[in-house]
Amino acid sequence: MLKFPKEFLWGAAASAPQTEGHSLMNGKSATTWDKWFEISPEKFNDKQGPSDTSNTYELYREDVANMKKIGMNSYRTSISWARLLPDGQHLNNEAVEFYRAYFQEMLDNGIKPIINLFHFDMPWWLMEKGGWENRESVDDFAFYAKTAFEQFGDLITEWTTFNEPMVHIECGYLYKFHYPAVVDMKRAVQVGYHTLMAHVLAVKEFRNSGINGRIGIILNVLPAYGRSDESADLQAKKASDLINTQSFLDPAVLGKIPAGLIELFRQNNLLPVTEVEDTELIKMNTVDFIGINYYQPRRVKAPTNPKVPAEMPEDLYEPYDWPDKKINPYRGWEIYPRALFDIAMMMKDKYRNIPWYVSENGMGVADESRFKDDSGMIKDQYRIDFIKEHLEQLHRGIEAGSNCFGYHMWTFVDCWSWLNGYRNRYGFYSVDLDNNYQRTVKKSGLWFKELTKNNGFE
Ligand code: BGP
Repeated sequence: MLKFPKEFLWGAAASAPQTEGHSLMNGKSATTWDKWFEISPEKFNDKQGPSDTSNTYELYREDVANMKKIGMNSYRTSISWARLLPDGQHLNNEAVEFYRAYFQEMLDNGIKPIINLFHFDMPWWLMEKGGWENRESVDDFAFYAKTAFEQFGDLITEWTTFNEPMVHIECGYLYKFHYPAVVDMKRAVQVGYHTLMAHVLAVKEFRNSGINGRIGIILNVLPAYGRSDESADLQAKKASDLINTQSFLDPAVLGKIPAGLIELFRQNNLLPVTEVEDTELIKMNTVDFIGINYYQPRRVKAPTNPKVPAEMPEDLYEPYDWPDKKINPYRGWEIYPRALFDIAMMMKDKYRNIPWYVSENGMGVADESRFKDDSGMIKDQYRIDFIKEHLEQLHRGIEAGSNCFGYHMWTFVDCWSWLNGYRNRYGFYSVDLDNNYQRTVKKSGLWFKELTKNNGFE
């Protein structure tokens, strides 16, 4: 049996905008998702918008009971900024009541809440003044973080500032999957820089708050796999690592933006506007732990037609279609469990063996209802196999000395996912939107229960 360390965190992750529902109700103001859906519903799969989520706002007690049923001892979700501070300044008391009751319910049932502050859900009032492009967003975020620490710091000990900031930046400013859906690398870099500073100031607020707990950030980072050892491919790998992995991981853990990244931005005319005190703030406000979301590897090769200065990341490195890859046939993403071992080693060897956990790993499946049996249960053996393969590699990493303290699946109940709506299902429980949001456990949920009971598997 592969046994995991004592008190290992087993659980799942989700976010406020993908689960709560009640999107423009109970005092919450609009986010970019609410507005975008209002303006262009046709962009959203099946025209399902942020109100079509699994209604955790009303069903959180049932959800917590279901978490307990499958042996989860921890759960990550986020607070909605636009719900807590609808205008950025004034507290929404209904939101405070809701989150306090929700978090207390988890604690009463032995589920440790890990609470994230920002999961792609920019309040509309902030977007109207430029969102992360406006330096004011940094102070606005710090105020929001401070408010959250004051309101919930007696209940929550595990905090994170951002989920996958790189995804939010590239989807909003390069690849058009998030609002404002523009293509502009210079703006993307500025947005990234302000996001980093917002994270840093939130960590500072956390230290000032005196909360008895830890703070971290959730990143989708891993070492890139290059096509070959030829120098052009190696250079592409280096650029990809600087931009996609080190850009947030180095400042968050080591207190410094990598010199190579600054040089890369300088060469390509992409340097962001900064303030003098930023370097010191970054240095003084490193994190206590890291969450790593891992779905698929990043494979790169030298760009076919490199442009200087670069206008898109593809001018620095291009995606490489590795011929030997194994594909998840239900979502199209590559399955490569070995990367979890490589991530574990990267954290140990390059990031001072800081405590970290797998904050998302998962297998999306389109049309998953086709795997239902007569009782209505989804027999997702493919997901069990996926988890086992990944846990084997994670276990190897832990045996080799990496300081990993938990494993969270994306996700607990099938959830709404941005422009994809409900296209790809990931949950331990399915949800029936046509039948009062009924949750039904999947085979993987029952398997997970055994896993957590034994703190390991055969
Ligand atoms: C991660 C995000 C999640 C979730 C997940 C699945 O990057 O943190 O919010 O969306 O990906 O993605 P999808 O639903 O697009 O398959």
